Amino acid sequence: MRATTRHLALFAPLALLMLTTFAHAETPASPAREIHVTARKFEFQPKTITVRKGEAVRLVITSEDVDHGFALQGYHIEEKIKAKQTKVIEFTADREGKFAFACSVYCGDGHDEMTGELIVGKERLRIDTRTKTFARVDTPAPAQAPQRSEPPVVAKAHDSNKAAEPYDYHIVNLPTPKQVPRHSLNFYFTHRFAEPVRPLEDTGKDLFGLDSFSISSFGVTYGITDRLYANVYRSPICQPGLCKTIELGLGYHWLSEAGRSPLALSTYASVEGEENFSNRYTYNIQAMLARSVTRYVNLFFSPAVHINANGSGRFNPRPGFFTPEEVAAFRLGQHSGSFGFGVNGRIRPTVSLLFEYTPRVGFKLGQVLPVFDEETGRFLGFKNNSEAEIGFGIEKRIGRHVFSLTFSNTQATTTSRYNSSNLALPPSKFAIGFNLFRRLF
Ligand SMILES: [Cu+2]
Repeated sequence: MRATTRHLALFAPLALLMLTTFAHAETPASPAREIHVTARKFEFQPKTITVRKGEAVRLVITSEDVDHGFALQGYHIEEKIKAKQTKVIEFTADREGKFAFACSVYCGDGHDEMTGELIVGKERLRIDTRTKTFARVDTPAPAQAPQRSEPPVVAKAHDSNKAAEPYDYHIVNLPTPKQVPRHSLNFYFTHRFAEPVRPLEDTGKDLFGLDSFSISSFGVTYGITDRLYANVYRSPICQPGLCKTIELGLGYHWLSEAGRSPLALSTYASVEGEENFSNRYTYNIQAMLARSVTRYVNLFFSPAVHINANGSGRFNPRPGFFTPEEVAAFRLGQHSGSFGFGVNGRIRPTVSLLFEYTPRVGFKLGQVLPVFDEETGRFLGFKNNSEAEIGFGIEKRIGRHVFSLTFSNTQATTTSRYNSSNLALPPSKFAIGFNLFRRLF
C-alpha cells in the first residue's frame, strides 16, 4: 500500500509533465488569441482590442448587467449578449486597420457612448536566413504604430438594431418607420393649442396661446409581430366637415437599416371614420422611409395618398347664405396626395431637434371663405385658404418614454389631416403643442 503511494507520488508529476508535453504537441501552431471583454452600462472593457493581422481571435464577452450587443461592422459581426451571460465570438483578423465596434442593443441613456475599437496590426515575421525558416514574432501587435495601409472603417453599428433607432414614431406629425416591437403596447398622446404664438403685447394675458382651446388626441399601437402592428387613434377635433375622428390602421415594417439596408421602410394603411367611426370615411396608404446620413442626422420621407379626403364634397361651402348655384360653382378636389419630409438631428445622446414639411396635391384642408368685390360688395366666389403643414420642435427620449415640445401650423394630427393646416396658419405663425409617447409594456 505504502509502495503504491510512493509510486504514485513519483509518477504524478511525471504523468503531468507528459500530459502537458502532449497537450503542447496537440495544440495547433497558432492558437486563437483569447480576449476577455466586459460589457456594462455604458462601456466595453477593454475599449481597445489589439490583434495582429491573420490571427485567430476569440472574444469572450460577458455582460455584467443588462442585454447588450456587440457589432463590429468591419468584420460583419453582430451578436447579442444576454444579461449576465457570456458570448464567444470567433473570427480571423484578416483585414488590417482600425474597426469601430459598438453596442447594438439599446441599453439606456448612455447606449450611444458604448463604443470601442479593434486594431488589426501588421503581421510580423522573423526570418532566419541561416536555417531558411520564418516565424511569427510573438510580441504585442503595434497598437500605437501608425497603420495607414487601409483607411479606418467607422462602423455605424448604432443603426444596426431594431431597438436602437434614435428617433420616435413621429417627427411632429409625420410618421417614421421605427419598428414596433412584438407584443409591445405603446401609448401616444398629442396636444395642440389653437392660438398661435404671438408677441405678448398682442395677446394680453394669453401667454403664447396657452389659454386657447386645445385638441388632445390619443392612440395606442400594438406590435402583433416584430413587423406587423395595429394602430388606433382618436382625435376630438370637430369643425365643419370634420368631427371626432377614429383612425384604425395596420402597419408593416419591411426594412431596417440594421439589415444592411440603406433605408428603413414601413408601410401603413388606415381608415378614418368621423363621428366615432360611424360615417364619412377616408382611406390612407402611406410609406415611411428613413435614412441616417451621419451618426446624428436622420432624414425621413413619408408620402401618402388619402382617398376620399373630401368625402362627398363635405368641405365644399354649404348653401344657405349662398345660393346652390354659387356654391356649386366652387369645387375642391376629392382625394389628396401628401409628401412629408422630415429631419431628426441629435444634439445630445437623447435630445433631437425636429423639422418637417408636408406639401400636398389634390384636396387641401383649410378654410373656405367667400370673396366679395371691395367696391360693390358683390359676391365673387369662394377661395380655399390652406397651408402645407410645417412643424418643428425638440424631442427628449428617456428609455421607453419620449416627450416632444412642438410648434406646428395644424391642430389636426390624423394621417389624412395632418398634412394640411386646418387653422390655415401661414408659415410665419405656429401654435405650441406636445407629443408624448410611452411604451407601456
Ligand atoms: Cu447599448
